[in-house]
Amino acid sequence: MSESSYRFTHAITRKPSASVTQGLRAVDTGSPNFEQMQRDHESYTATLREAGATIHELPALADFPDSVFVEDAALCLVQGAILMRPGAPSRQGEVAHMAATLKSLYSDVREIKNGFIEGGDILITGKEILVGRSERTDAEGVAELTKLVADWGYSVREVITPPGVLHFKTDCSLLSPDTVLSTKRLAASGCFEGYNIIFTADGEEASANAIRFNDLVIMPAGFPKTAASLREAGYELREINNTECAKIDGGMSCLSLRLPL
Ligand code: CIR
Repeated sequence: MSESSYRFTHAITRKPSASVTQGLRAVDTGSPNFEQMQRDHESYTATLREAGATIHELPALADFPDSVFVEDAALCLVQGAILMRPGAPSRQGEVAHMAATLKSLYSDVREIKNGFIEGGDILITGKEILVGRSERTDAEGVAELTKLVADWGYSVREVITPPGVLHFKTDCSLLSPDTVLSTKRLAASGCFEGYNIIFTADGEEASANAIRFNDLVIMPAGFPKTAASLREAGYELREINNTECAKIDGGMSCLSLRLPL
């Protein structure tokens, strides 16, 4: 079991652009309030710092409304990083803007060249890399990732993101090398056999997208029953307002790349 699945030293974030109000969304519940999102983003980066991260905060990219969700553009491991190939056409140009930063931090940066895959569909656990096929991630992208990480010693297991769920990690998070936080609808697929599961409370499915960063679990605010289960299980929580990112289907994991350097 590898602790590197939740032990990190650095994080990459990107400031939201005012164009974030045009971000992609499955259902329109109104546009995010930019000022509130900026405040939330500051709380988020401050909490990552509290958890021990050196933050590399990249400048806002007005041409890419969803670029605040840096997680989808890359995958960061101990041995190197992999540039993704997003399935959303409006997000494909974000990858080139991530490359230089990754090359300054890693000597081995690889690239997905075929198929589609977004970081939000990838969960690194203590024993494997789980990748959910979704509207954004296809079998070719998963096969390409499998080849690229094989010589670094990782095994990749393809699973299915439930229909209507944006990314695999929209519905789950890693809490410890062999424990996940998951919605019941995702776990029902059997993808977490062999793992301990803490379920999100009914009606609190949106709390599933959290992150474990060293000793802290960072989760969206407003989900008291799930928060209570996590505290009971011994996790130290920090809750961050996520009302604005939620309007464009974003959450705690999407907002950073976490590097186990
Ligand atoms: C999108 O649809 O691509 C963005 N509005 C939200 C991306 C969220 N990213 C993530 O879950 N990793």
